[in-house]
Amino acid sequence: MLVIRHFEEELIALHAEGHARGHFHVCIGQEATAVIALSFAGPGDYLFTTHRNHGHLLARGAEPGRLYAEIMGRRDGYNGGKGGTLHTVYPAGGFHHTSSIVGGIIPIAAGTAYAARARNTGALSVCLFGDGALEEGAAPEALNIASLWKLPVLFLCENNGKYGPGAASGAEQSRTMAAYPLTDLPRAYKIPAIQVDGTDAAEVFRAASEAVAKIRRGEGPQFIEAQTVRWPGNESNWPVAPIATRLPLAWDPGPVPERQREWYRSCDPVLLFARELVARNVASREELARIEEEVLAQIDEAAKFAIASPLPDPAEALRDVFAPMERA
Ligand SMILES: Cc1ncc(C[n+]2csc(CCOP(=O)(O)OP(=O)(O)O)c2C)c(N)n1
Ligand SMILES: [Mg+2]
Repeated sequence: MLVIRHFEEELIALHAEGHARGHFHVCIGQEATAVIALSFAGPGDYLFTTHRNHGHLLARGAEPGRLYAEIMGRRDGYNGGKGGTLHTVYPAGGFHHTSSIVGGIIPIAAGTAYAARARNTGALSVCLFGDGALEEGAAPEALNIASLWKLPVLFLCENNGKYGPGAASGAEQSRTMAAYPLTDLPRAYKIPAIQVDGTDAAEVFRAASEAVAKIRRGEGPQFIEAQTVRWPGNESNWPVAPIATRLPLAWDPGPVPERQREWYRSCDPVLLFARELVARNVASREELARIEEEVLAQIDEAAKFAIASPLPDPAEALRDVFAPMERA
């Protein structure tokens, strides 16, 4: 979770310094969902993510340096710099394809689940998508067929309350859907669905472990809505960090500007988890501080690696863009 947080904050800085161009999305505030839920995926499972994907790939072990390189359009990126932030892949971690078309991966996740069942591989699909994706027609179509055919797929909706300013929680902000709460939609298709607090690592752990066990037992698709509160740095079109996160803020959020302080006090999954680890004597503040120092050094190195990585050779502009046609 710390790797993701510091990766995203450093990315905002890299962008401000001109190293990264174009629009990008950060998943600050959603770290607990990605890290915990994806820990239940196995090596052969198919994972799908969205325009807000950096944390999902990092949670599966993607190298921060190569991910920065991809976002910055450099040769050492996972797509050779040709995919960028919106089309990252990390096949070794289960991400073979990323679509920035909102809702675009939902039917694809149902399709890979169908293929895995037809081939009897035992693989399941995990489909991560935002609350906004449920508005797309592809979503109910995929839910319907996944339910009818009992496909092995976990639908994991990250409800970050993108729409509608001012409301207190992700759930209250999602009012562009007539189906409300959002879990009404999968339930209408007879898919078991639960809501969890996506900032609470323990709650996500329980929900994801149970859902994945049910899918692996052949009980068909499961749906989890993980609710988080929108990070105040996402208020404008481009992310702006109100403060650089450091774990001591978990015990004293005083340094955070007053307007954003409440989020860091009560809605930040990273700081909440740090506080819990110390309260339960799992780790001391000093141990956590050491881990944070290591992570900051790792991110610093990753940024330097990406900045030093060359741009792709123009002569290779068309390579890897079109799949070769196999003719019988
Ligand atoms: C089909 C389609 N329509 C519109 C867009 C433009 N768009 C990009 S992100 C976004 C909001 C998506 O909301 P949500 O799925 O909740 O994800 P969040 O950004 O909140 O994580 C929209 C409408 C798009 N990429 N694809
Ligand atoms: Mg959203």
